[in-house]
Amino acid sequence: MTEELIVVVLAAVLVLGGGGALLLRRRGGPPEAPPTEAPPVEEVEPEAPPVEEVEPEAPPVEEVEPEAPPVQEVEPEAPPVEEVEPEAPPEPDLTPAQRFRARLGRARESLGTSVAAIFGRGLTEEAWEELEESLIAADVGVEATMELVEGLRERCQQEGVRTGEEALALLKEVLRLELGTADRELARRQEGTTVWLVTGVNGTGKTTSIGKLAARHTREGERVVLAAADTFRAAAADQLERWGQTSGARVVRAGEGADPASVAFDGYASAAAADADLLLVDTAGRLQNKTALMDELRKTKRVLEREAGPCDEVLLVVDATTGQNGLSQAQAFLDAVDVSGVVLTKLDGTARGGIVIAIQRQLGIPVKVVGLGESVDDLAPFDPDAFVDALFAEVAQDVDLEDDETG
Ligand SMILES: Nc1nc2c(ncn2[C@@H]2O[C@H](COP(=O)(O)OP(=O)(O)OP(=O)(O)O)[C@@H](O)[C@H]2O)c(=O)[nH]1
Ligand SMILES: [Mg+2]
Repeated sequence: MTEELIVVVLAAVLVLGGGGALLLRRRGGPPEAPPTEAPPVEEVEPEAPPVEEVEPEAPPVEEVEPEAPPVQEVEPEAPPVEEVEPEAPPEPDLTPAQRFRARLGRARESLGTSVAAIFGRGLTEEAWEELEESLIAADVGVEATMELVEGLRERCQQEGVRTGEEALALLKEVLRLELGTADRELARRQEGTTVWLVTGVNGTGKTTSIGKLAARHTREGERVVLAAADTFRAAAADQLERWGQTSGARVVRAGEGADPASVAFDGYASAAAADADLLLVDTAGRLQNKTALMDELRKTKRVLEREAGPCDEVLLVVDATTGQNGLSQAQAFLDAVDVSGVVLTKLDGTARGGIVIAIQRQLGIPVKVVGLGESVDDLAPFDPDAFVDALFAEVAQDVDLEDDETG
């Protein structure tokens, strides 16, 4: 038994000793592992900074705030739409005559200056030819120019004119006579709402001229209503509405594609109900084709007049910069409706002031109002004397003539 016990104990010692050695050997292995596992732990740390990099992204969020004001900018526009009677626009600084003269600078530079040069060289045959060229270049029209120069030469002969100064004075007189003494007042109704229908080729300045006319009359204390019968483009009514805000006139409008005649009709009904002094009707300058445009214009006028009685003015807007081409386009409107007066726009932007004479001759309709720029005060009644004086204002000084100041 004792021997057996000794064997068992020995065996136990051997087994335990081997296991311990194994264990020790195993524990000796792991120390090699940490070097590989440790780096990943350290690699985590470099990732921390990127987390901090998120912070710099915060400012962009704050940059959104500056965008907020534009949203508020929309708000100021909203109230004026509903304001029926906004403030009247400020008074202009220049008198109408001063503005007229100032804005005709380009026409004066070309026509006035060249005529001064021509007459400055004396009344030779060459001078008469150059005068013709100059008038044609200013869009007076070939036929009108021939007749004008012919007439002027005859008068110079009859009156014994020999100097350039005298010839220039006579030219001014001939031009004034040519423009005549037509009634250029825009017709008003004795009682009730006056109606002016405004027509013309697209882009000539109908809507702008309506806005300027509206401003002039609201400034004089009148109640003005604008009817947006150009329903061809939604933007047209928006543009008229902006002029309503500027001028203090109320705008009657309908959706895009609505019947223009109905808008004109409603415009009058609304203006009359409010006892307004003046209704201005804006119309389209372009449709699918010219026939459709003229048919629509005729219908608008007919339906409007059924309610309002005859229009007090049917105004044709002509762009002075379009020259003879503009005049042939204008003829189509004259054929469609009875035009009572011309609004000649963009006289400020053209060297061709002679178009005024061509219109009078070729269309046989008096120019009643002229556009002299894009702003609200850039509209003036057409005064032939002031026009001729403005055309030759600097010339008068150049050749030392008495400057018969008109304003
Ligand atoms: N320099 C100058 N520009 C003008 C005058 N009248 C109008 N304009 C400009 O001409 C452009 C066309 O004017 P609108 O009033 O829109 O013309 P419209 O006849 O109503 O045009 P549609 O509605 O397209 O038929 C605008 O840029 C105006 O500012 C003027 O007398 N002088
Ligand atoms: Mg328009």
